[in-house]
Amino acid sequence: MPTALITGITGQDGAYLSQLLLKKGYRVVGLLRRSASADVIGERLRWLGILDDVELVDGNLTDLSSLIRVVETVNPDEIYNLAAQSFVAASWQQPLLTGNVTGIGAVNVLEAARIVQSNARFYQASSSEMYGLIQEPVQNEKTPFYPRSPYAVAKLYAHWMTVNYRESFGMHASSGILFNHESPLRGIEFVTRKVTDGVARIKLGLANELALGNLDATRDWGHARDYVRAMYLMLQQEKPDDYVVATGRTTSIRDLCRIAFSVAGLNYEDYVVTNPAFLRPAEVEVLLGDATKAKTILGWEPETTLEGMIAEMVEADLARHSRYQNS
Ligand code: NAP
Ligand code: G4F
Repeated sequence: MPTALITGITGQDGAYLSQLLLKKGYRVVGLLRRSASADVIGERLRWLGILDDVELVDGNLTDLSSLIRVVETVNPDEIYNLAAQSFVAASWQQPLLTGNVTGIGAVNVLEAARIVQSNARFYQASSSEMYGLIQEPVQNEKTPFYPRSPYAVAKLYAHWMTVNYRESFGMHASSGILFNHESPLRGIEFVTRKVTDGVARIKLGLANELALGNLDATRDWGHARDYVRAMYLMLQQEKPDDYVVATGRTTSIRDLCRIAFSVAGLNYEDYVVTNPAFLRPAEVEVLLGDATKAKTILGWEPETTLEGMIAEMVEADLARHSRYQNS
């Protein structure tokens, strides 16, 4: 039975990746950072019905000693580094923490692996956010990066360190440059979930409007369930490498609202307002990925359409709020 160590197991991707690896017969161990809210910390794993099937071990990305101890005890065949301060907007408020966790934290994991178990296969959660002020209309593995947020700068450092550990130490270290991916388990602060949650509240009479920032930015949105499959496939390759994972379709926040409100039979123009508080100091206006390499080498294809995913998210938020109302 292969063993996978997942940092960020309590997040959206950690939950779906755990589900996938458990189905494939893995022993799944997740790094858990200490929190006073221990009762709610495994919510996403519980939602998928797998909380009791994974092992959780204490540690923090900012504490190299904890990571060394964890790698020693767990003895993983594969390490997926998904932990991060992942909310772009917060990275201007906490640039140093973002650098420490999202950037240096990734190198701490690489170091722990190199020191204790350098033959473990390593996955780094890189991001399309690194393209920032896009240098080409469609972004692939060869497109130059131009990060536009402290988060993106931290991710770029982690990305190049992953490449460097591969080239310097011969480690099986791969980097997935994943475009935005969402699901009912997406954090409520990200725009897709904020919108689907807003639709559910409005539909159930719990809110009258939804305040957003820039409605004209566009993103290449896929489903997290599809994207964790690409992570797994990267670590099954003989050679480590970097891959873009994307759908090849970009949609504005405005059109996302149109789709989400229509699932509930509502017109977004009647409810969506804009508030400058949600604008960013520097915006990533457009992202559109070309996943040809992942399709060709990994045999990966996205299976869920944007419309299907948004409908799933709206239905899940309607069910959540209806449950609270009835309890
Ligand atoms: P997420 O839901 O925000 O999950 C982040 C995870 O990191 C959580 O489990 C969190 O733990 C953990 N974490 C944060 N700080 C930590 C620390 N100091 N030590 C240990 N764990 C820590 O993120 P996601 O959407 O699943 O994304 C997974 C990864 O992919 C992230 O690295 C993200 O930056 C990257 N990425 C995401 C997307 C996307 O569209 N989702 C696209 C490209 C790249 P708590 O539960 O304790 O907070
Ligand atoms: O949903 P978002 O916060 O995601 P963002 O910034 O694209 O970052 C996500 O995807 C990255 C991959 O490219 C990941 F690396 C990162 O960890 C994260 O998962 O914002 C998407 C867009 C932005 O242009 C933002 O300005 O939506 C726009 N937006 C408009 N109104 C809003 C809002 N975003 C948020 N969060 N909240 C709003 O009210």
